[in-house]
Amino acid sequence: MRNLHNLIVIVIITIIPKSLTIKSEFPDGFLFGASTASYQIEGAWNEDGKGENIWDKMVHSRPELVKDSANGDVACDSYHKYKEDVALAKDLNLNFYRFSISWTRIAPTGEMHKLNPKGIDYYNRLIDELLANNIEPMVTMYHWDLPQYLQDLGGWVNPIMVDYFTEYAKVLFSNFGDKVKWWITLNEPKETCRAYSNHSYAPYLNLNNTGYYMAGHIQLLAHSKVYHLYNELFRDKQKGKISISISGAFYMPKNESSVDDMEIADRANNFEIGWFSHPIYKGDYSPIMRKFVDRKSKEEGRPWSTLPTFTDEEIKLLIGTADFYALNHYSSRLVTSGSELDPSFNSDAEYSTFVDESWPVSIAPWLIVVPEGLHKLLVWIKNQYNNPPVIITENGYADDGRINDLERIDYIKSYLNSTLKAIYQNKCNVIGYTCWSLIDNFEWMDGYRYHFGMVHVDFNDPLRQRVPKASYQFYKNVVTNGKLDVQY
Ligand code: GBH
Repeated sequence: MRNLHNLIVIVIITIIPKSLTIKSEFPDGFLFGASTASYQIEGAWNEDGKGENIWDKMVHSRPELVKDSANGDVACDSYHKYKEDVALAKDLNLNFYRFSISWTRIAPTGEMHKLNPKGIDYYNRLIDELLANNIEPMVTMYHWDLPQYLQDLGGWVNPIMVDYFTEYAKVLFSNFGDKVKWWITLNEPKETCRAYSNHSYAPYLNLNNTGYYMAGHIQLLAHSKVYHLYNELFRDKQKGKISISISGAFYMPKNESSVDDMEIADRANNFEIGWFSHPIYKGDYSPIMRKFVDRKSKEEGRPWSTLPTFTDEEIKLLIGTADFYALNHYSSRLVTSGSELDPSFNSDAEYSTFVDESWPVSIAPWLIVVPEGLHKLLVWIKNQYNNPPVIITENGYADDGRINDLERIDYIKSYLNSTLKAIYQNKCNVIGYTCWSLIDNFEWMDGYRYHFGMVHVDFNDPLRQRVPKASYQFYKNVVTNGKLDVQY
């Protein structure tokens, strides 16, 4: 009887598929955080000496561009209520809080010879409050709110931005670097490029592919210069880590057994995640991107490629400029041949996207739930870039703002589960996870229609009351216990 019992146990264990034996504990020292960004939460758009940025300018001069003509003038009023935000982060037991600095609070025009002491003081108070509560600040230097003056000079398509950004970073390192050990130079540079190319965000320009790739090129150079500045003047003393938050969907072949589709998916990933990763991890743009954009530019009869070229010196300076891989990821797509939105970067890359009908769609049409996409993306990053330490610096779900946000719980649970699979099945070196977002906030062109917060914010209440949702309690349990309770 006993032998039979043992035999049955052994048989059961051996027939359990691999995916069911994943450990539900995160590795020791795994970091949990939550993220926000200055324009999306702070409000106080013209207080205490803050200057005008491209979002202030756009929402005030062209209110019709944003859903419901919403704006970030008040947003969550975190400029005044930051202590409440920190208290929420503390109660969640977060290891770190990722927030961004509003450049025009530090210097109203973006030029560093005219600093605004009250703005610097605000971030010192926020950082001190975090540290007093044992929460590490992770600071994004730039989350899309460029000083309007610098935009008037051309913004990210003017190479002079490399120097302006470096001077700004120097002020941040000098003022906060003794207390901040985690830095993100730029948030989602690809999205900033879209803001120049196809009327997607402020500054709401339509410079097509030339503006698109140019803005990326200059952001890469700016990032690398800031990294070297830190090495030269600050690293020895401050001992922090620097990266750049790279965003992207993961692209999978529409037909898994089609060699063509597999090649197309790899190309799509090289155009998306690879655009900013390849120069930093391998040097220069990926050969596949170079080839396709050059060829398309030629076909169009252009005298030069829309994808700019790095000098040998610039390539050298770019390699190795990330101390960890910072990944913002929300969704995935299937790809096959064809092209969309001609002329566009998609048409350069020659792929078209599809979704699987079985994938759940959130209230935001682009945010389709594909947890296995994160698993595969983490493996792709491991294989492409030699298994760097990865912190997921954004991941989250959009809904209508309900308190009982069960879909958000499902989403976070499944994406965390994919993270565990990548760690234990594939030995991916994932060291942290950040939920977007701590609190509901201004969702850019979508105004306040889509909610990403684990905490509800009442935008009709002058006090902007914060109420934790169900997902808050869920995430608190995960963070506190360092494990995910999922059924295997
Ligand atoms: C992040 O961007 C941002 O960093 C953060 O500020 C933002 O609040 C958060 O995500 C949630 O959106 O399929 O053509 O409609 C995510 C940026 C937004 C990029 C939606 C892709 C869809 C383009 N993503 N966008 S489309």
